[in-house]
Amino acid sequence: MTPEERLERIGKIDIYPVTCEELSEGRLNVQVLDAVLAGGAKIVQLREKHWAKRALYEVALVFRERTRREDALLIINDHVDVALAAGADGVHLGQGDLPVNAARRIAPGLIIGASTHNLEEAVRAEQDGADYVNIGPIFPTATKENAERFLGLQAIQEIGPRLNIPFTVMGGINPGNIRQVRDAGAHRVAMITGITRAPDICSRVREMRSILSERTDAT
Ligand code: 3NM
Repeated sequence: MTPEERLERIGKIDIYPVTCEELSEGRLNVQVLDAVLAGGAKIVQLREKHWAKRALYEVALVFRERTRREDALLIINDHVDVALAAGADGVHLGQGDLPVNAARRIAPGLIIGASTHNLEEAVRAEQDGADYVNIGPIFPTATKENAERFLGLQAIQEIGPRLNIPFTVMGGINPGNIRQVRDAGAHRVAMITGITRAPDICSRVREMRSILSERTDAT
């Protein structure tokens, strides 16, 4: 993908489901995937921090086939090599992973997203060539290790306008607070348990996509 195509594809997403099989109430990642695609998600991130790379790669191939069929983006968490090998659209990098500019040298055509936790990190990721940044955690979350501190909704208003690339937000977002997130100016919302723990994942995705589409100040 060219930089313009990457920006266009990322610009159009709304709900951004991220997997975690052990927090999926006994369902497999591919079952979660099918449900989020049926709900209309246009992007999904395969994130399994503790899986062997081989297992991740094999599931990534299944994700690739199904996301391609539905014209949804596939992003792999942390591993540039797995993203490239599986033909994914992109990779999402944490602060402890390869720097964005190093990943870009290896993978010039991938969408590269970066997790950021303050304005400085977000601006640096953009300068380093990220296609999008995630800002978080917005609310308290038990999903991520060492995420005791949370930024609050004001981070969306502080950091969002300083960026020239799309941003996603994450951390503790669920149907009860997603309106507040939208009203603070975030239109691309990443979630693990707000989706993976839903009794009916497909309906949950539809519900939250519909809430985001009610936004009044589309950007
Ligand atoms: N990264 P849930 S917050 C994996 O802010 C992760 O960078 C975050 O899980 C960040 O939607 C987070 O269940 C956990 O709160 C998100």
